[in-house]
Amino acid sequence: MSQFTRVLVANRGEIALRIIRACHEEGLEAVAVHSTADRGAAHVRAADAAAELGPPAPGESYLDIGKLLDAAARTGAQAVHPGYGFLSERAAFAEAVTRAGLVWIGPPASAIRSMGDKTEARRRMAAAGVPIVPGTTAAMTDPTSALALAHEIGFPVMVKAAAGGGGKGMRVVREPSELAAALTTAASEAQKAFGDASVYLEKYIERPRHVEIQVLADAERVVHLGERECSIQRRHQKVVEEAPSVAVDRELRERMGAAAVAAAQAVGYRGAGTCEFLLAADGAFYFLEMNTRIQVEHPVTELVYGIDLVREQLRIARGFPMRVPPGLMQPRGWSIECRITSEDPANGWLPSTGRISYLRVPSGPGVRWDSGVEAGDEVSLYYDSMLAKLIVWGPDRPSAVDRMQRALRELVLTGVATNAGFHERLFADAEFRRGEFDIQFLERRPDLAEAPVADAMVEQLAVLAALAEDQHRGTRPRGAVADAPASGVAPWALQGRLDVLR
Ligand code: MV4
Repeated sequence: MSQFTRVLVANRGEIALRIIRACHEEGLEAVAVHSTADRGAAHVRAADAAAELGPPAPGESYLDIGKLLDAAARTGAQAVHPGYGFLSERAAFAEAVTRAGLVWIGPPASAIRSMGDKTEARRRMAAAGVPIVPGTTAAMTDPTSALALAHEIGFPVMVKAAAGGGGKGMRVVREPSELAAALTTAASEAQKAFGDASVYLEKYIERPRHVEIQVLADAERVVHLGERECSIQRRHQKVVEEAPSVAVDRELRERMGAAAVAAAQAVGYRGAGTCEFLLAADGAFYFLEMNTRIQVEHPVTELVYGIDLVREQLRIARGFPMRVPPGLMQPRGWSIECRITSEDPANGWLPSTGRISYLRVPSGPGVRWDSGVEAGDEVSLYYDSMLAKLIVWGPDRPSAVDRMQRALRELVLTGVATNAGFHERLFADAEFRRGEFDIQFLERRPDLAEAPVADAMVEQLAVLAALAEDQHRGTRPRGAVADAPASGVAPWALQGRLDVLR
């Protein structure tokens, strides 16, 4: 049994706060780390102790292994939780933590390493009977043999980086004549991004869904907790996730779940992990990669399975059995998550910066808000643009979709541009509401990024402009908006908006 009472949370923002809360519920103390930019952040104030790492740049703070180990030593932490991003999938960090005599709250470094090399992962998965996309299981060497293999696989094919993941160093090849050029560009992109130019080939799957399976493994068992539907993404960044998926029935869930469990067993997995699959239109599914960390979208699984995944990570690291009932589990109801980011869809999704001037957090039945930011916080370009996750639960998908619309209407976040308006348009969209989408949905729907200026809003703005001008001239005293031209808006509401504008 690896006993510990104090956990270093090697992360920031919402996931750091999420882990600190789980520590407290497990009766553990939590130590926060922070850059100078995050001194007053919510995750720092929620912790029992805190250690400053260094300047805002992640390389000098959250990505500095030496500084993190030093912080653990200084604060008496005996275990390290990496969260997601940053160092969470660095086998070398897991090893350094263990070598320092601390407990690593995550899978063995060997499992991280096996899944990090995509061709090794494909070989191991194939050997374990996990379906992989047809293609090669070793890196390509010369263009001539690559062309022969591509003909065997059948066009279109995809060139992928062996050290890749997340879409870098990836090329679709529709014609034999395009293959040589694609190999060259993918290899040079891979060399730049990962320091490894190795590439391999896969059959290109057209218009699939992205469906992933949550797994949990303790010393005794490996179980799956069903799927998350993650097809609503933009440039490999997920925007909305849900559990379960409209495309997965009980029978498919059990087959995909069994494949994910076999994948985890094949690499000696422990803790929480996720197997990503492509689900083709014909119902065939293919293992893509395994994420060896807790993921951003883990809450939707928690809400339909009634299991706290972060608390289970802590229990497993302590050597306790996971609190998951034996036998088959079924998801209950429906959960959806919106990533609220400081990106401006109307401005090419550029990240926006500034101080959050006002924040009204949605709440009420079936609503969860996981965030690390508060009113008054500065949003910079140093860190990820995700400000919060708005998560809802409902008894079925239509109820969850309606509840998300209600929650989005409650949300007010000013001072930085956000993608909240985009989410409102998405949740009103007929195709989305019918569950008819694949990974290319958002590419086909650029209209959802543009805010239509409603006629009613134009009228209200005209009335407000006139009133502002009137008051500025001093011809009408403040509070006399009752005399305003009929606009369909209550006078007190108009005065309120006017006051906010001033
Ligand atoms: C694919 C694919 C189609 N066919 N592989 C993108 C990131 C990396 N994890 C794997 N990716 C893909 N691999 C074959 N053989 C399409 C994608 C893909 C994708 C996958 C999941 C979620 C979003 C995606 C967006 C574009 C492409």
